[in-house]
Amino acid sequence: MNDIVQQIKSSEQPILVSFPICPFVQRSAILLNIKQQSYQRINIDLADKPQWYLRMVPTGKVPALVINQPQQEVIFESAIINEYIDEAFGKALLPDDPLKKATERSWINFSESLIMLQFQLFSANDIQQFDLLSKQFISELLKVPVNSQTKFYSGDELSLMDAAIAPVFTRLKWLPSITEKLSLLAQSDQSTGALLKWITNLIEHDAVIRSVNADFAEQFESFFKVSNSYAINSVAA
Ligand SMILES: N[C@@H](CCC(=O)N[C@@H](CS)C(=O)NCC(=O)O)C(=O)O
Repeated sequence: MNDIVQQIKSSEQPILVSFPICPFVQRSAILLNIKQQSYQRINIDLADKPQWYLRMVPTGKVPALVINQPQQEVIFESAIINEYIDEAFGKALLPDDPLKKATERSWINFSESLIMLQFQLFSANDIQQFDLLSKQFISELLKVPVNSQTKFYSGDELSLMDAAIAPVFTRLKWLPSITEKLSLLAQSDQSTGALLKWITNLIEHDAVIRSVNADFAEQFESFFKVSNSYAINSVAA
């Protein structure tokens, strides 16, 4: 334990305190990748949180970003961490225009509820619960504004909103019934078609692919299998 505290203290690079399958951690990993900022990732066990982490981060949630220079500062909450990364490293991605900036922040905030709803969906144990949550998830997802003229949220480069929502899109791989429903809807609705393109563009982006470890799929499936996830049992069957 002291070794980790020491490792964190002596790091010249930002440290992203993580849990391997956490979507909120993934948001920050994506942005660090976009910014080509090197960083260290330290995983903690969320089922048995280390005391040093509980002393460091009042919520006890991951991610946290530790910056040692000039003196140690700890930032928590993925959306706030990402605004810091955006301002501190490379060219800022959030728009300068106050209204556009606030609009993007609103949707970033909204995307947290999508992450939570998707987590509930993976935690559902039976088809009834799963179907009910699927409907809710699709209806919430369809509220997100999609720009059919651009590859990503606001242009052909990734934005903070892209980093915020990408973890939801990458996990759709384990929810084929949702993608099927969206594809069906897309036959008569252009904006759903644009949403599907956005999903593909984002999950194929290098910064998103590199935001999780090579064994992510294995870790993700075993995490939810333990809780007898209907979704994971169905795709793995
Ligand atoms: N609003 C937070 C949510 C972070 C969050 O819920 N992280 C989960 C893991 S994915 C966590 O740390 N759970 C442990 C706990 O709630 O105690 C953020 O955006 O950073």
